[in-house]
Amino acid sequence: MSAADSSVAHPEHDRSSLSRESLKRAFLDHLLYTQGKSLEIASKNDLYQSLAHTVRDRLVRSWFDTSATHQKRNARTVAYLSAEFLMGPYLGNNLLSLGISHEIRLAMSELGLDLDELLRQEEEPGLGNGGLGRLAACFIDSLATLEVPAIGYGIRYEYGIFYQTIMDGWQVENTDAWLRYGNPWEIQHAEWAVQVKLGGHTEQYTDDSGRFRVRWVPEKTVAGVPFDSPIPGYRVDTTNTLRLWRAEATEAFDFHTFNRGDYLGAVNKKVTSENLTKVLYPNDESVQGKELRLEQQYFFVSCSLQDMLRLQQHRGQPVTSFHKSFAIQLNDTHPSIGVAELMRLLIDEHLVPWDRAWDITRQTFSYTNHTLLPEALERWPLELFRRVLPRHLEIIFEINARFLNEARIHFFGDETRIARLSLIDESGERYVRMAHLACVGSHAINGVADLHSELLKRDLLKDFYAMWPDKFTSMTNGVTPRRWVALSNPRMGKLVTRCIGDGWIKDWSRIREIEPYADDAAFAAEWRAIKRANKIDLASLLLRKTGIKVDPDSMFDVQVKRIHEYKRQHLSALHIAALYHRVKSQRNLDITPRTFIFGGKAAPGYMRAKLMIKLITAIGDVINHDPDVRDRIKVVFIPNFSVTVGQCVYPAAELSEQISLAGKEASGTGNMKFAMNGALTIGTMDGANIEIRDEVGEDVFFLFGLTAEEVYALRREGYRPMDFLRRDGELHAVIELIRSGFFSRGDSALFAPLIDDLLNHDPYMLLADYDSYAACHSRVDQAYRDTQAWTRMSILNTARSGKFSSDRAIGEYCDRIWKARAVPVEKR
Ligand code: CR6
Repeated sequence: MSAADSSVAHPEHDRSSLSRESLKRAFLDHLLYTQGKSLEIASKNDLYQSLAHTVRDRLVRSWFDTSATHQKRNARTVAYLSAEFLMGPYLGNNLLSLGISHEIRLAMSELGLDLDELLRQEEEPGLGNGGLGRLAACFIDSLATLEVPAIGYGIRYEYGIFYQTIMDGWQVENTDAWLRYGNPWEIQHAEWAVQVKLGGHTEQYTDDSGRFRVRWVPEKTVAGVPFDSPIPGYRVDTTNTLRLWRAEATEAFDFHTFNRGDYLGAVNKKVTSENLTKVLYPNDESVQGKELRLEQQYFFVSCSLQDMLRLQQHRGQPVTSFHKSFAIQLNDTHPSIGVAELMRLLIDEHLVPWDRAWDITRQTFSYTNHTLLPEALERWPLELFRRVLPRHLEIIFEINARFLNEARIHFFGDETRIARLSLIDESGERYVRMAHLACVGSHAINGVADLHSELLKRDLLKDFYAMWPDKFTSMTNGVTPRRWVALSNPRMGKLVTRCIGDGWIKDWSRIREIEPYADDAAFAAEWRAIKRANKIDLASLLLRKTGIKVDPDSMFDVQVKRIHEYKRQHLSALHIAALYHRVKSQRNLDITPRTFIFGGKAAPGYMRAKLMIKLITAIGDVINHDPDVRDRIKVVFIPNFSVTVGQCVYPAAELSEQISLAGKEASGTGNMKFAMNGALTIGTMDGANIEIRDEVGEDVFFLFGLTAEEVYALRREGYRPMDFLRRDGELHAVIELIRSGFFSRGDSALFAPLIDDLLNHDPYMLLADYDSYAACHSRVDQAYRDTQAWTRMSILNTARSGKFSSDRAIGEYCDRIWKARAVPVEKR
């Protein structure tokens, strides 16, 4: 059974206007008039495009009514500013929202077409790196479903996150030309294009009324063109907008160069302008201070703010009430230049006095921090910043001067603290600190899980917390139950709906109502059968993508997420190698057969992470081919983990590996997707794992490892990884095995950088946590043998995952930060 069959799970309204005949007619019309093909000669892409257009047509009316209602009501609108939106494929989700998947399936089959095949045709827009971009996508889904007026603003990258293949066990990157065959979900609005300035210098002048002003004389101007996609709420009349900006050369600019007779020069500059939105930076949790990246950030933020000011005017509202119309959320510091840009627009272009402008700005913005890792904190070398945004640097200096005055009164005499708080890092080469700009310019600051928010207050942002404790709050992340359960796990959806009705799709807290079924033998048997069917689906995907055959009756133990040392995929690798070592040393050892499934991308320049992939595949290669193992252990690395692949993985997982070093993973969201789909977690006290464990109960969670407090204490005492390596222990043997080149055809140098680092520094404390991890896995092994008890835990786990819906998270943001509410759409 496939994703689109979720129709069976959620009985759909029989809307006469959407009758099969009219759907078929619309589809064939699009095939002919949009694609220029007949059924006989159409390619698969033609068929997909025609279907997508047919479905989009059915969203346009409510899309239109939504913006008309929001304008008429002058409703407070949430603007979610994010450099990444990892949307996943649209077609299935839009069918689900509209409630027409069943009708469409039948219509297609009457034309001799298979809906599942058409669904597979869609290239997902990979406009994000991982959790942060996917969170933005879940959030705009929830905003629409909760009928809150909202716009997602971002960048229309021509190339999204790279396509990963695995060659000889190594990651190889390929470009992601997702727009190659066209994007049927977007509508370009050239009429709303805006101009964005870059570079140059500033000049002072006196205006007509004798007032001192500043003019920015840019080096170049780029046009920003919006591309809109509809974001339908689930079975409501609200269809919000995702507005992504593409950079284009401005005519004025071309004209200038052109007039000098330099045609090729003009064309070349055009290409340069368009480079701005060419490609997504593929780094997750690290930044390199590249000029183009700052330009990208400024470009989309300026476009979005200008767009909001246009809407404000269109609504007949004065700029001075901007903060009443818009609540802007900064998704990490990537859009934080918005604070200075809104100030510039208000004071330079709309002639609002500084104090008033500052008031508006602060009431408009709020900031979400997504990481404590120092290498992920954005700061720009001052000179680079001045080169790209000379006017903004002046504004930032002014904001800083005023802010530090306030801080000096607050922290009288404490100049070291003042230096720490400053928007400018002056400890060596000078930098602009973007997180500080975001903190100063926002009225609310939040972390993404309770532990993370506490650590922000205690550590990273402690000086800001001391100054403005009331600004700080915690908003635990969430994920949308539409995509992550209803769409990707239709079998489970159908069973749940049969027992408790379909209210859970819009209100995931109601999943609690399946708790009593944990002790119902018939329900449990079905639950197991569903998991098995999902495992068979995943097994066939694995076979197709890797050629590796896995046993659907083995335990599916999964770790899918970006590859990073702090996430410790290599801890898992060590444990797998240890299991192998055990099986080899005791031939008839009785262990629970397991399939270890990994997936995730490494940043292309992150050599250690790439080596971690090689370590996993190398260990897998040996184990998968060793007849002694007799299928008791399999290791598979799924290439190109993406939203699409995730939709197949989460529903099939039985054990979810969430094993980051405590204090490092801000929240995690994959952990929530697994939990909702009935996979038990083996995890550390990190990020949202802690809250998952609180919710599901400690006997439904496999806990191991140091707590964040213990990590700090151990570091203070002086952590010596070697102290944790007993000479006679299993871990020692495993490390020696890897070091000897056993998994690398005798190449003992290959993994040396990883292993030496573990033995000498081990910044993520794998050795400290190893014993506890291995022991915990033995408990998992035992628990899995009792099928009934395991199933019971799996059901309870799902039943108690109600908190982790993005609807809950968005409800909290609306109440506590945005002061935004639902505005039902009036139909025309
Ligand atoms: N990498 C965090 O690391 C969190 C998401 C969304 C991350 C992760 O724990 O769940 O954000 N941080 O809040 C950043 O991207 C900076 C992530 O996805």
